[in-house]
Amino acid sequence: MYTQAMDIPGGPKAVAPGSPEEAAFNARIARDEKIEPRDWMPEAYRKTLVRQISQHAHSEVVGMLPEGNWITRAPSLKRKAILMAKVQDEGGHGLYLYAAAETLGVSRDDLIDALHAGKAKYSSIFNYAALSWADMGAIGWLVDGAAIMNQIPLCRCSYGPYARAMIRICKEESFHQRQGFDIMLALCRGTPAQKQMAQDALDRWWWPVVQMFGPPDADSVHSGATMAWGIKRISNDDLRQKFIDATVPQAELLGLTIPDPHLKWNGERGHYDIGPIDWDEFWRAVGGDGPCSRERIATRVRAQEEGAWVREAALAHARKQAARARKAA
Ligand code: FAQ
Repeated sequence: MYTQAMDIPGGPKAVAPGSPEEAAFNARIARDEKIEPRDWMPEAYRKTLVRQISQHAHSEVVGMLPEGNWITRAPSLKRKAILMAKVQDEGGHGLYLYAAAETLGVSRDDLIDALHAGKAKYSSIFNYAALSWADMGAIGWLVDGAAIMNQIPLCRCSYGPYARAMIRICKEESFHQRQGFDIMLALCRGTPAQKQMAQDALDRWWWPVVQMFGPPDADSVHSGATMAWGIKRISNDDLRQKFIDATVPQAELLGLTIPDPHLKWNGERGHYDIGPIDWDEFWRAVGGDGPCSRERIATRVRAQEEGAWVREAALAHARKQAARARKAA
């Protein structure tokens, strides 16, 4: 990923609509071939990738916070070690994704500044508080479960660096999902109080997770273009439905109740029907007015400021090494 980040094209070359470059790009998309950083691409394609990949990177990094808060309170050494590894994985995902975004000619510093200034989006789901240990189970089971459902199709995305980053990320997310389910299983097989904790966590996370797939297809402004370009392969609503259909039997196995009185198997459709989704709540969270939105950004800004000395030391070390290598040459 590091080499990809350094492989920045010299900026998009403007071409007239209907030019040979545009025809070649369209033909490659039609043949389902990968577009690479040095290839000509329409400016709108480049911009939408920067938007989506950077939002995705921000989500991974902000997503470390709700679980990071629980590392010191994990109930055993084993759970603590697993949770630490998971949170570190999410940081790694952010790194791969910022690097993939950089191949499109943007700088990570600028992307992070936009996040900290409240100008860039990150996933709505990370604006919610993790109130009990059971939330670590619910986040792994449901949030990582939803993330995999959305991200497996991205492994086939038309932009090479993004698709390749997603392959490794999905392998790790799959482990994350199973560790979350394992926490839920342990709680559900425990005392009645522990099972109640698991139910409370499901009650808190269910609807925000259902919203996480994005607005309904009819309101999804980007889907038309991103699907035509082979970035998005499956629509927001279809992924949401796949997630619900896969998760309901898992909740049944745990002996938990999904907090939706309208949830019902529809034999005709071959899918579960669900009750109405509160899209006002979703847009509030997306717009920076979720329960923990301000706290999340403030924590990220503080981490950036407190980590400045590490970045400065790493740069000074790299400069010294480069000077030594020049002297030796
Ligand atoms: N939150 O036209 P669409 C994870 C925005 S990673 C906030 O449908 P699109 C791992 C959207 O950006 C989770 N904003 O947009 C983990 C757009 O606004 P804009 C993140 C949202 O791009 C687990 C507007 O609404 N995953 O969980 C959301 O075609 C555990 C209109 O929407 C990704 O980023 C939302 N939920 O489809 C980490 C995957 N939904 O940009 C730690 C990659 C929509 O015009 C712990 N991204 N919006 O200002 C995607 O697949 C797509 O970008 C979608 C949205 C599906 C998220």
